Amino acid sequence: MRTQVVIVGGGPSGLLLSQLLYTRGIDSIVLERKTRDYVLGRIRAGVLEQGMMNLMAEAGVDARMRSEGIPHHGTLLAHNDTLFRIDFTKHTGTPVMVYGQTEVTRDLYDARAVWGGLTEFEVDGVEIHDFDRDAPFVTYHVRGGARRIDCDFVAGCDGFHGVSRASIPKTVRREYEKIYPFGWFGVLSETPPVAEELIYANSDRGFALCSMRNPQLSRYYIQCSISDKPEAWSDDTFWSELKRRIPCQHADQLVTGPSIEKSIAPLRSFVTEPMRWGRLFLCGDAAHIVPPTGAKGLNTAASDVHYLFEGLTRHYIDKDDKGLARYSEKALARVWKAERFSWWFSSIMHRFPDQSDFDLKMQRAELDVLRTSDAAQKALAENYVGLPY
Ligand code: RFL
Ligand code: PHB
Repeated sequence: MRTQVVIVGGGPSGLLLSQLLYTRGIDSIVLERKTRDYVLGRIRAGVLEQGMMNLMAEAGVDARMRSEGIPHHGTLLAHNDTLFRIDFTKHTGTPVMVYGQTEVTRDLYDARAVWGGLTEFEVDGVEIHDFDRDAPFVTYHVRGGARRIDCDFVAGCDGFHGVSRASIPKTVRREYEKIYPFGWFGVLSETPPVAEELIYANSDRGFALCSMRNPQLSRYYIQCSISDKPEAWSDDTFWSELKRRIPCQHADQLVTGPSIEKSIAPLRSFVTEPMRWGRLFLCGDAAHIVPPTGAKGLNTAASDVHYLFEGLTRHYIDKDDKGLARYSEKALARVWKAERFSWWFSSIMHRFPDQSDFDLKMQRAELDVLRTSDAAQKALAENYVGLPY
């Protein structure tokens, strides 16, 4: 088989890239390790930046997002019972969109089915060959048979545990990492959200986040120990802990119900450099991870896709390789700013095991500056709605 771009990974980065390439007549094949249902069953991101919304529109997959997504013009921040609001639209002119990653992925798979885009599901043993030369190819196994696809480029969109990043020689790869000493325990429940906007809460008992997917579906998180197991938390224990971490006016109004999904996510900041080696380009979680505070993961994957799409379009349509040559540099410049924001927002919102009284006072002062300073609120808003591409 032959195609122009092999895309390893059928998560949001890989699907969005493939869809955008299709709009310009550039061929691609997506290789996905899991089944479509498995990919669609993963509950992850919930907040889209304007840049991601624009890409969905450019890819022609924004209709449902426009009708079912919920624009959010601000967010609430709480420090114990002190609550204040950051107004995104006032400070930046731009809201964010609450629309789940599951829905984004479903829209992309549905659009793909219409034009007959090839996705190989349940592939195994993907290997990327000769990407430091002119004629790369990818081999894998599917349905018991060995396959080979020859191509011009490979997009490594296979997430943090994929094979693409590891294919870049260790001698040229530099990795930067910070692991946080806690996780987020997330619960999805068919209950109305506790507030119209998200609440990020720093409480003496640890962080909590009240988010949502739609008016009947809520997503809540609480900071937990990395060694916790979701099964060990009963629904009742979760709800009572959440109530103790959010301002009392919201705790009193919280509608509880059975959880329909429970999971624990570790928190990590991670970047690999460079994001390109020869004809292999890394996108999204394959190249970087942020802690979820600030909702930057999927959105940073989207900006990578934008830069790669731009580079590939210039290569195939304008016969100009400057975009591809600068891919890593351009993507990383934006990635590091999202890393900074997610790290900073995480550091002011969580309880850390070794936090001294001085550190606690600093957190309190940070939150007080945010509560009282228009300039500080503008800086948070600019980063939250997404820095320009
Ligand atoms: P994904 O989604 O991990 O998809 C990679 C795909 O590659 C497949 N794969 C392979 N396929 C073939 N061969 C191999 N060897 C393969 N190895 C892996 C995998 O099966 C998978 O289908 O990466 P991608 O596409 O780069 O997308 C990244 C996002 O999923 C991620 O950044 C976000 O979910 C992060 N994130 C959030 N981001 C936001 O922008 N806003 C949010 O509100 C937000 N909330 C979150 C989040 C992540 C969370 N968790 C669970 C880590 C909340 C949580 C709790
Ligand atoms: C979510 O709704 O899953 C979500 C929202 C905001 C975040 C992280 C996760 O910062």
